[in-house]
Amino acid sequence: MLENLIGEFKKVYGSKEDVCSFFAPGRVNLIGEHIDYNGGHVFPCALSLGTYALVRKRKDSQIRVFSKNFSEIGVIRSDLSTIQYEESNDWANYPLGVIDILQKENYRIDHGMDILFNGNIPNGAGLSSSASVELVMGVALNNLFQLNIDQVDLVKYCQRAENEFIGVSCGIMDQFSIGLAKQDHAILLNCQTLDYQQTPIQLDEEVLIIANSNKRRGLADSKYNERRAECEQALADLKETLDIHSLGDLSIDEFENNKHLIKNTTELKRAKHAVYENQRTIEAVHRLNNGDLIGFGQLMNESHVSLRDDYEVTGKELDALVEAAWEEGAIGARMTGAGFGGCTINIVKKTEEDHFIQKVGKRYKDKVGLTADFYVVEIGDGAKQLEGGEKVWQ
Ligand code: NG1
Ligand code: MG
Repeated sequence: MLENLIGEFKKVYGSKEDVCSFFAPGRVNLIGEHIDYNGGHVFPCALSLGTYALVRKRKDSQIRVFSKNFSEIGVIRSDLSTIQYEESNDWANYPLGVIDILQKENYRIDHGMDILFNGNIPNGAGLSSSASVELVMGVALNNLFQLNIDQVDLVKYCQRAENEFIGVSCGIMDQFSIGLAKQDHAILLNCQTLDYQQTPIQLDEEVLIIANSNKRRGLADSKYNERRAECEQALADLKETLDIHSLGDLSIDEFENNKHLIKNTTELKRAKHAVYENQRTIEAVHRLNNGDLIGFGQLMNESHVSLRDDYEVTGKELDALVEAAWEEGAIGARMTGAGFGGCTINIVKKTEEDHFIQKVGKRYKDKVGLTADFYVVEIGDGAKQLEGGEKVWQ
């Protein structure tokens, strides 16, 4: 892919001298859903799918960005001194947002840049193509301008770019998992303290399959904010009596003994999901560390049920896709991401891979009339500069 990209860079910007290459993966969350913003634990891993960026410093302060994925939009122009969010900049607001935040933090970015992006993460499917673009830009800036930003701080700046520049109030999970990922590992992340643990995932006889429901996540934004507000209200009710910071602070016993404090029954269900999902995630990783993949899969299934019945973020498409996976013998299957559409994540026996994809696809099509896409994915590495730069790929 990079070989082609260098050629593409030359086509767009006239020459390929001094260009450097960077990569950031997409991510999928294995378990721990709708809990990052509730101060609990998530367990995401990076994919080998991701975003490549080729970047070259310019002599002036202009910034030019081009994405092969959105080539019809052409080159988008900005300048270090005048970056601002503009509707017409479309996808380019993501990398521009990262440059803007770092400048506001007084990092010295003293040259403009020619930038070319290309990614192979399916868009809008909940695999974090946006955080991937942010992190690949962040790592490129950190390296090219020798900013010496610690990777965890870089992750936080990228999250701020999404929060403040783009205006999406996402939690820290996406940027963190992309920034800190390690090949063949998932990260157990405490979203409150940012303590994390790299956990090896050994799938010798199994594969990870992502299924895209191809149901657009139309309601995701408004319902996402609604769920956040419901959890905040439940927390406020509990805080009148308990000394806690977030729902993630509660054990299951503490929750069960105090749940009567939550006045509204809907908010009670949302809080129940958050507390149980947090504990489920910790237990799931414990099982994995003990080599109990079947037990891990069972908790993935329970996670889906909780997201369906208590958090109510699944919808008939994701439910049908997950139920089909259960019926076809998945070791574990659940929706992943915000919900209301997007993808499911499945652990399946390697020998069953083709059969699974065919059978689940058919069941799904028969039930909801949509065609699902399947990706057998590898657990990839975190955001990084690609060694050797142009010399390797020219
Ligand atoms: P997705 O739908 O994968 O982008 C969203 C949030 C996460 C997390 C999950 C639910 C954004 C950008 N990301 O993920 O932070 O809260 O939902 O677990 O909104
Ligand atoms: Mg996103």
